[in-house]
Amino acid sequence: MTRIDKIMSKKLSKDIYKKAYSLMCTARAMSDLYEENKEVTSKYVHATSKGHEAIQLAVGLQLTENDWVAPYYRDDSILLGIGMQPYELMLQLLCKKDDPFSGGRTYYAHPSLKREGFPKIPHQSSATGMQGIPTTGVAMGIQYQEKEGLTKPKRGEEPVTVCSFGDASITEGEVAEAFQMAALKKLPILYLVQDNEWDISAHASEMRAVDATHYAKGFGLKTYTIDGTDFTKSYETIQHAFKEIREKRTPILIHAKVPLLNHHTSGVRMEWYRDDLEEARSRDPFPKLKAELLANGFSKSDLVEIEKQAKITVENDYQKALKAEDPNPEDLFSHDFAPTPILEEKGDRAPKDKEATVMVDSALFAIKEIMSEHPESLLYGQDVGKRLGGVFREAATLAQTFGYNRVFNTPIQEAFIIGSTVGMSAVGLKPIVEVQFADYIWPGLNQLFTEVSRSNYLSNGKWPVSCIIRVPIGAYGSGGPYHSSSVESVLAQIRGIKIAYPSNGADLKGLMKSAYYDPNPVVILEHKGLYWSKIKGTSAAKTIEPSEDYVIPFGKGRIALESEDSDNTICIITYGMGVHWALNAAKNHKGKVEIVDLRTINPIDEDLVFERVNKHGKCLVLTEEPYNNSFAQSLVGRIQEHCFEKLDAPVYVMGSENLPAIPLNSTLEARMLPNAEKVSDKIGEILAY
Ligand SMILES: Cc1ncc(C[n+]2csc(CCOP(=O)(O)OP(=O)(O)O)c2C)c(N)n1
Ligand SMILES: [Mg+2]
Repeated sequence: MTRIDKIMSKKLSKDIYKKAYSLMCTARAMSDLYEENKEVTSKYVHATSKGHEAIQLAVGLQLTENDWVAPYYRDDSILLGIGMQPYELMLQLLCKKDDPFSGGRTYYAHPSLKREGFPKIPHQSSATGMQGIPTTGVAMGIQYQEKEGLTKPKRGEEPVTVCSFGDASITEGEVAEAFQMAALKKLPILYLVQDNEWDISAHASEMRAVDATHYAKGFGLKTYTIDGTDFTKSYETIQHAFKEIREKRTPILIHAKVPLLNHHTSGVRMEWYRDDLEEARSRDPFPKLKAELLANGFSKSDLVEIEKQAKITVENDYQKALKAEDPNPEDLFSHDFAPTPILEEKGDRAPKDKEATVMVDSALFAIKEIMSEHPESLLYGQDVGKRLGGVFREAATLAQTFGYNRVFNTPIQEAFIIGSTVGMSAVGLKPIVEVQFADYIWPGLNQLFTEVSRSNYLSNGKWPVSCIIRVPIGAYGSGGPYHSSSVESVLAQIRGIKIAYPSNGADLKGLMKSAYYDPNPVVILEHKGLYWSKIKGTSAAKTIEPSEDYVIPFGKGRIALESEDSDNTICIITYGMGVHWALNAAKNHKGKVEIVDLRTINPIDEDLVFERVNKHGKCLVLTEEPYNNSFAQSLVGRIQEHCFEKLDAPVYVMGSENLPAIPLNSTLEARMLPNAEKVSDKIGEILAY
């Protein structure tokens, strides 16, 4: 040990200080260079870590390849700390083809990484605070794997998850769901809150009654409050917290106070509104680290040399990045979905000597088979656990069969239920989750749109989210305004998710299985009125239970009724309850009606639809939703465009009345919804056209 090492060993090793200083110089040089070249670098908006570097490097330098991290947009020093090169970060700054995170699809310091020897980074969005739930999902997945014995990390190498936030982002409601679950389940996660006391231009004094430390304590989280400009203190606190999380598998929140020394982003400049810059600059971590190194045996010339090297690297990397290739227009189309192995219908749809079973049980049996075969599958949602097995008993007995680690209740947190699948899937699990009623999917919709649906596309194919989201849906006899709604049009607007809407048990089972093997997010809409075939005219939803290996590919419709006549016939394109209304209505028009059951809403079987419409020349698209601006109405548009020359009548749409809610009173409900009689009348009208 040299004399210098002996002095340093009181604090951190010389090597760590050197790395930290070199990277802090690099981060500064990058931030300065971006500013000097703002005409070029600000083509795409970006933010830098200036002022936040010490705490960020303390984290980045201690993450290992076993760990997971969710940096936010100001965390370019975390990225340098884990070993990303300035050149690589600049490829994203300039939206180049070889941007390692997204191929030019998303902003600077919005990482996603799956690279050997590096900590893993799931897709990071720009939505403030929204990373909390997916990242807590990672920690929940790690815990599940350890409890089930699917992973057996060596002592001291247990994975840690880091979720980084700005101070203002934790006022988002969804962050509370994440904190709640981490504390409740004792998840191995470190929440890092970098408190610069600024939102964009709104100051902490306008934004919060208590700071991150006091807020987190309310959830039962252990906290450390530190000066995030003090590198040694930051490093030691992170070291201590990581050790604690690795050993005790427990969540911790570190609240690090830092000054923001750069613009909020390249587009929102500090000179417009900051009145505290002098005070902020007095807390700059850079001179502090410099002084610390000088006091610990480094010479001035050592530091000058490190700084010089950093500047040269940054300048060279910038010149190289400027010349790097841009994406091609055709690159736009890759990775909307990851390829699925299920491309055709397989297995026995109606095995002999079996009796018909209700649709709700077909789903239950499908999940039982999946969970028996695949230890990486688990089921969670509100009330799906041991006592009830779902409010529709659609998960009955599963907790007893598979244990409470694999089937469990969640708090009332639709955002967490949906968004956590991003993290669960990232660690290699296959979560099956449930939203209790379609009416309550709205609090989860943000996670579905912002995080789940875009992960694969914006990570350039690295992080598809494989999950099944079960959603009981539809009107089933005086369910009223908050237990009857249809939501498929809103879901169909979200690109990057698949949607099934089966009308019977066999389809539900085959699609559930197919969804399980699909590497993409799938929403399965399960009509409550069809679960037990209790509603008059829905007995066709009861089917023989298909064989265990039965699968139905997404995007393949089914002819639910064939027409017999050769002229003046109509085809009805529908799904879910619409299939049953149409089947009953068709009895009044013998031989005249063909029914296409779409089975999946995204992808949609366009080939089948156009072929059948062309054959009949008359078509009704039937939905349970209010029809204006609906998925059904947009399908009508597509049909007119593709089948115009073969049409003998306008393509009609029929659905519920265009009103905000389905009233509770049964007379009003009946007036609101389509039914077999109304459909029959409409068929008569179209046939007479
Ligand atoms: C959900 C959402 N709402 C608003 C924004 C716009 N926005 C971007 S950054 C920001 C301020 C975030 O402040 P903080 O979390 O403290 O991070 P800082 O920029 O101070 O590091 C806001 C409001 C956003 N990106 N996402
Ligand atoms: Mg802030």
